[in-house]
Amino acid sequence: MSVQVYVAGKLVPKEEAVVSVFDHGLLYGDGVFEGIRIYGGKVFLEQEHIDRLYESARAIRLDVPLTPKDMIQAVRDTVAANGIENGYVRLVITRGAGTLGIDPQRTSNPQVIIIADTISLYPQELYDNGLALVTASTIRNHSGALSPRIKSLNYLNNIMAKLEGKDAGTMEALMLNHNGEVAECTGDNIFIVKNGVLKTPPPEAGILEGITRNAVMKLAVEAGVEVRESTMVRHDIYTADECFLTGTAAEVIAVVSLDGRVIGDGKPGPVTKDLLERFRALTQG
Ligand code: PXG
Repeated sequence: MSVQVYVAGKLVPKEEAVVSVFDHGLLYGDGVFEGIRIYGGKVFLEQEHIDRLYESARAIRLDVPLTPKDMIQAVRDTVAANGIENGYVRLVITRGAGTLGIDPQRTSNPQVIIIADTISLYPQELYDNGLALVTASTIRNHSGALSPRIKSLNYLNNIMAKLEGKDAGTMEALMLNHNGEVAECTGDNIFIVKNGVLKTPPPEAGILEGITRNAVMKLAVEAGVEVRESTMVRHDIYTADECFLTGTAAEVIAVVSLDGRVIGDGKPGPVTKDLLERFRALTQG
């Protein structure tokens, strides 16, 4: 059976899943999206992702043409129609087709697109041995210009940084904010462990508030680990005992070097390993 994609209110074979070339999502990156994992046929942290999607839409003054309840149903229908047991759902909401001008009031019918697919993960070797990072020279979008808290269709900021990582031979890149503080990576949030305390930059550092980030912070508290959102600079990472990333695709993955400098003992640390185990248990729950 061919892949079924939800578009214009119904499921159609992927070859027929199309939107207009006048859609402002394409012309201007005018829209928002979500990426959600499916584990054991269930939509993982469904409500959290739907809430963030509607918040992103609200932030860009985009009226979503479905209620959250109908959106959830459409997501579940798309997952079921594709028989996905373990995979990934991408929700995209665009401003819809309009004229060749940025005025969003000259668009009509915002589009909801839902694609269920598999997801490419980091290779197992990187979970076993940890990831190397470099700092990108591309800084994270200034939150006064376009808030990084919006999961918008304009990912150029992250893409430029990702390319710098690839140039340096790493699969992720660290992004600083306009103050030179640590923000996040191109598609993952960052944590360090120092003297038993788990630390991660606060939303004000200019980050996307990752849903995996929030889940991992909760798991750490349950595990009796002290958790602090605190402003950090690269010095804190260079001198950390452990470092790891969180994200929908990555789950929890250790970072063992930054800019060629070894973090801790250069291996995935005990807190990181424990949190990955707890996170995996949560996904199987
Ligand atoms: N920061 C940024 C900039 C992201 O885009 C995260 C952090 C982690 O957030 P979550 O909620 O996933 O824990 C993201 C998430 C993709 C893809 O296709 C990217 C993300 C999520 C899913 C898929 O590259 N980014």
